[in-house]
Amino acid sequence: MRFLVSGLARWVVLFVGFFGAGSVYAEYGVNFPEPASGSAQEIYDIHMMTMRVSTLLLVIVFAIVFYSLYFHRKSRGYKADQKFHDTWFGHWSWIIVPTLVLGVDLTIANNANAVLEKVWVVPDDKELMDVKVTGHQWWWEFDYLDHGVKVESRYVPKEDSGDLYLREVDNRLVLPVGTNIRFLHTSADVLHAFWVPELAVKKDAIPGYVTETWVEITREGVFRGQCAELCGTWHARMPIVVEAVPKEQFLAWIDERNAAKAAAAAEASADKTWTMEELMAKGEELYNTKCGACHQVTGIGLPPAFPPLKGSAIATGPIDAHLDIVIKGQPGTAMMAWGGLNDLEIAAIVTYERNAWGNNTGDLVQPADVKQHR
Ligand code: HEC
Ligand SMILES: [Cu+2]
Repeated sequence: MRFLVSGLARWVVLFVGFFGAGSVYAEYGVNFPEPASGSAQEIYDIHMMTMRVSTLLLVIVFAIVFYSLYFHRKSRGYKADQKFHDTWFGHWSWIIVPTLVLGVDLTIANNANAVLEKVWVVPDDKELMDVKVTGHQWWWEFDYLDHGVKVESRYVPKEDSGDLYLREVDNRLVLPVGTNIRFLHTSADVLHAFWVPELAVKKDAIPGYVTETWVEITREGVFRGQCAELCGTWHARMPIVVEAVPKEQFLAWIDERNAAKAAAAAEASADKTWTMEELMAKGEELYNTKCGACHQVTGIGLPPAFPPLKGSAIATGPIDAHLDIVIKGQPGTAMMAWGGLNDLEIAAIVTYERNAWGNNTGDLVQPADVKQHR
C-alpha cells in the first residue's frame, strides 16, 4: 500500500510538472507554437487531427486491455472463451477493424499530401515578394530583392540579451502580413537551415544552390527560430527573429533603411580625412560585430581554423596586402570578401586591426585609400 501511494504521488508530481508548467512557461508549452501562416495552420490542424485519432484509439485499446486484465483474471476463476473465433464478429473483426484504421490513415495521408503540395509549390497568381536568405558562419543575411535593402542579422551577446540569450538578434527579419513572400535560400559557406516554427517550413541552405519556400504570414507578432543544421562552432549563435508587421509599417521600415543607407554612403564618400580616434572607434564596433566571431574581439583568433590578427604578418605588414584580403577574401576558406562594405567601413576596420591589441603600426587608412585600392 505504501508503495502504491508513493507511486501515485510520483505520477501526480510528474503530471503537474509536465502539463502544469505550460502555464508558467507559455513559450515552452507542450504543443506546437500557435501557427502564423496559412500552411503552418494546415500542418497544425493535421497534427491535431492525428493526435485526436491516436488518442481515441489509445483510449479504446487500453480500456479493453484493462477491462480484460481486471475482470478476466485467473484468480477470479475466469475461464478463457475458446469459441470467440466461431462468432461472426470473431471472424470478421480482424478485417473490419484494420480496414477502418487504414481508412483513417488514408484520410490523414491525403490531407498531408495536399498540404505538402501547397507548401512546395510557390503560388504565381498573386503578388510575390522575394527575400534572399543567405546563411553565413554564423549569421544571417536577408536581401529584400524587390526593395534594394540588405540586412545582416546577428545574435545578441549574453550581457545584452536578458532572458532571450540566443533567441534575440540585432537586426530582425521584418516582413509584411498578408503578402506572399518567397524565400530564396542559399549559403555562403557550409550547410545551414532556415527554420521559424510559427511559419512551419524548414529549408536547408546549400552553398552553390538556390532553393525556395514561400509563406503568407497571417498575423502580426515576433516569431523566433534558429539555424537548424549543425554548421560549426557557433551554430547556436544563429537565431532568426521574424517581426511581422502591417504592410504600411513594413514599407515605412524599408524607407527608413534606404535613408540610413544613403546617409552612410554620403558620409563614406565625402572626401573627409578622419582622425585616428574616429576611425578606431568606428573600426572597433564594426570589427567586433563582423569579424569577432572568427578572429575574436581580442584579436587572438581560434587557431588553426581562424588565424590571429594580433601580431599577424598581414595586419602589421604592407597595407595593400591587408586591404586585399579584406576586400577580396580568401577563396576556399571561411574568410569571405568584405568588399560590399563601404570605403569608410573598410578604412575603419583596417585601421583598427593595424593598431589594436598591440599591433601599434600607427597606420591611418583613409576612405580615399580604400577607394583607390579597389
Ligand atoms: C567566418 C570566419 C571569418 C570571419 C567572420 C572573418 N574572417 Fe578573416 N579570416 C578567416 C580565415 C579562415 C582566414 C585565413 C584565410 C587563409 O587561410 O588565408 C582569415 C584571414 C584574415 C586575415 C589575414 C590574417 C593573416 O595573418 O593571415 C585578415 C587581415 C582578416 N582575415 C581580416 C578579417 C576582417 C577585417 C574581417 C571582418 C570584416 C574578417 N576577417 C572576418 C575567417 C574569418
Ligand atoms: Cu547555421
